[in-house]
Amino acid sequence: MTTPTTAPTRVLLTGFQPFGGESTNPSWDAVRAAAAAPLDGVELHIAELPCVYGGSITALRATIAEIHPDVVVCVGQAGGRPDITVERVALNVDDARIPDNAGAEPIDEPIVPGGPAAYFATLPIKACVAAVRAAGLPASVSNTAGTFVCNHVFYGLAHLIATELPQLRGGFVHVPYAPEQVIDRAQPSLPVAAVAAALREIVATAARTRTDLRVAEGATH
Ligand code: PCA
Repeated sequence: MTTPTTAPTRVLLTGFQPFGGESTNPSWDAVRAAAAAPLDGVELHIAELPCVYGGSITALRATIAEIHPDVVVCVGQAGGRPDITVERVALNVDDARIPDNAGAEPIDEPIVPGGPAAYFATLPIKACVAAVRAAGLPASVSNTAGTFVCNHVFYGLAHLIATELPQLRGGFVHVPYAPEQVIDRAQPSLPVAAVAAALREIVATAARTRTDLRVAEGATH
């Protein structure tokens, strides 16, 4: 007799190229480290996205078309944040504080003209935060992914899910600087290995959980 098996959940985990004059991006370093060992019940795929408006969504869409994931978790660096933040909402606006890696600096431009003002993540964001905390690492829900390329990709992903791929679930996670990025600045940081462990918790939780926890995570930011 054979033991019944369930197919693993196919998860695409993405990180970003370095940007803003940095030589590394802890999002991609942590994504690579997170994929270094197998994860129960998950078939994990990873990809690095360019830090450019437009091209980042094109690259993400091409990777999704190739891999056909069940779940997509995009990850980016949020320098200055002290903890792992699981994003709740993507806004339909590009407003660049610094140029992207192709020199583009859009101001108040819609990502999808005529699209909804915002989309919510379709991942169990509070269960993901709880799982990271249970692993002994700091995490919280964030109510803004900013208006740079991370929010842009998150909105592009959410729009793809809303308009073309309703079975797909997806969201976005911001991570702090790595310690080596802040040795001469008074900024919070987390080691890449800790961020990778947190991402593994988030991937495993997103893969197996569809109903989110009903716990308060409201904030004034
Ligand atoms: N962080 C940027 C874009 C790429 C990244 O890693 C952001 O927060 O928008």
